[in-house]
Amino acid sequence: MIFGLFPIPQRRGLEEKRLNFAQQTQEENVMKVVRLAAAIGLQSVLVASVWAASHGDHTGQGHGHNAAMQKMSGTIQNMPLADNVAVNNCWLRLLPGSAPSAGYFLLQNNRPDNIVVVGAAADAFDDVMVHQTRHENGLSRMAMVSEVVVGAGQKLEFKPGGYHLMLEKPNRQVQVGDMVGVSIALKSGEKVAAKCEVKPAATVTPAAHMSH
Ligand SMILES: [Cu+2]
Repeated sequence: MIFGLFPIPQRRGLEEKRLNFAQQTQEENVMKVVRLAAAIGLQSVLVASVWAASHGDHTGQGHGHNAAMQKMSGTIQNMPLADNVAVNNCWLRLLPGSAPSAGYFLLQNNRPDNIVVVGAAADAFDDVMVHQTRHENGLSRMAMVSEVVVGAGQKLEFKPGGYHLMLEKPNRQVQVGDMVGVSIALKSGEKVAAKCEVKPAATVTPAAHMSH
């Protein structure tokens, strides 16, 4: 009897310890994710401005993206829709191969207050950033921007040569003619949703810039 009983409680104790350890580890991981989500969702993309390395065009590889951007797209999906803010005329310029695509639209703020764009997500791309093209000394440079303010009652066009979205890591085959759902995240914790038509790389725009 004695020989039979001893090993059992010992073994149980061991299993409980293992279980506790597993639970703790899981809780710690959950906390890490929550903290990350808070950092991304509430402080928006302030961190991202640090990466604002300029890159002449979008054909280069590697823009310093990381898992945080993918977490952000999940955060945006859970945001409530913003009233009195609209995204119209949205379209994506599809570039061949692994080159990032670009997104353009007209953002209309019908509110009596400023709105601030802090990020974006798309249903067909895992990685979406807000970019701005600047022309300096005859060169066109692009940088990630952490905040874009649109004044009360104002509209702002995201267009070639100016603000635009950069979309990378397609999670499905994206073809010309497709409609891609895009969400624009506001600092208020709300989002604006739009359907964007996928157009060919050579699409001519009023600004007539081949690069964006
Ligand atoms: Cu860009």
